[in-house]
Amino acid sequence: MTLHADYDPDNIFAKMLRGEVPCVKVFEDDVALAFMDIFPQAEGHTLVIPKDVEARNLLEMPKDKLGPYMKRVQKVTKAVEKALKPDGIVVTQFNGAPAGQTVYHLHFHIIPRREGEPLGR
Ligand code: DGP
Repeated sequence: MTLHADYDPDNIFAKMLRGEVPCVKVFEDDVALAFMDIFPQAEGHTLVIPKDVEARNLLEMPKDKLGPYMKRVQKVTKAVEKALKPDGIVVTQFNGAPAGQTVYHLHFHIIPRREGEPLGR
């Protein structure tokens, strides 16, 4: 997989957006969907994905959609802080397989962290 390739409409997150694959939703509006990561790196590990856009990664996200999407990333991060009261929160995303990306629809990870807890990737 390279950084830029055709968007695959059958990626697992696109299927979630179409309601073809279940997920545990924690937030949804017309811009973004947030749900629990199936392989959590910590309790409360949440993913936020943009709707109505075929962006495999951050580099492919249209500028006009980026602002509204990042507002949702911040909103969900604040909700995670309020709900779980962690000591820190990792907000991150990966672009391309060598960077660790495995699902090719843009997503941000929101990972609560506790003092003394070992960091994952
Ligand atoms: P990344 O490596 O950044 O592409 O992360 C993809 C994340 O997606 C990874 O943490 C696991 C999660 N994931 C993969 N398949 C599913 C799924 O079917 N359901 C849910 N909820 N999460 C998934």
